[in-house]
Amino acid sequence: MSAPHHITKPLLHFQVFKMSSAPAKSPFNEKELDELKKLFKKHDKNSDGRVDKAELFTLIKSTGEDVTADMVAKAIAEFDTNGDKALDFKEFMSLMIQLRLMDKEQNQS
Ligand SMILES: [Ca+2]
Ligand SMILES: [Ca+2]
Repeated sequence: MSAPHHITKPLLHFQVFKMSSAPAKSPFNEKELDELKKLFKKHDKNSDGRVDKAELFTLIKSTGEDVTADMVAKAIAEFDTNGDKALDFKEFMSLMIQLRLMDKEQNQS
């Protein structure tokens, strides 16, 4: 029981951004991806293909995550690559991938 646990290098997080134009290696399987698409559509209330701050807030809440409006604002600031103050599906996926990676790290410790 003394084998060292595999440690995820922090570098991995940045690769998500670097590879954003190529099909990024997603930690989600097809079914999960499909559910994320549905989730995105469901919470995109005005159907403009993007989730704004309020839409993203209810979306993340619905996944059972404990978020604050402040965290959502920060997430949008970080993942909104085209500067429209909302996340399109691609930007949204970057956020979800990041959340999944963070989740994994927390569960491992
Ligand atoms: Ca919208
Ligand atoms: Ca955007």
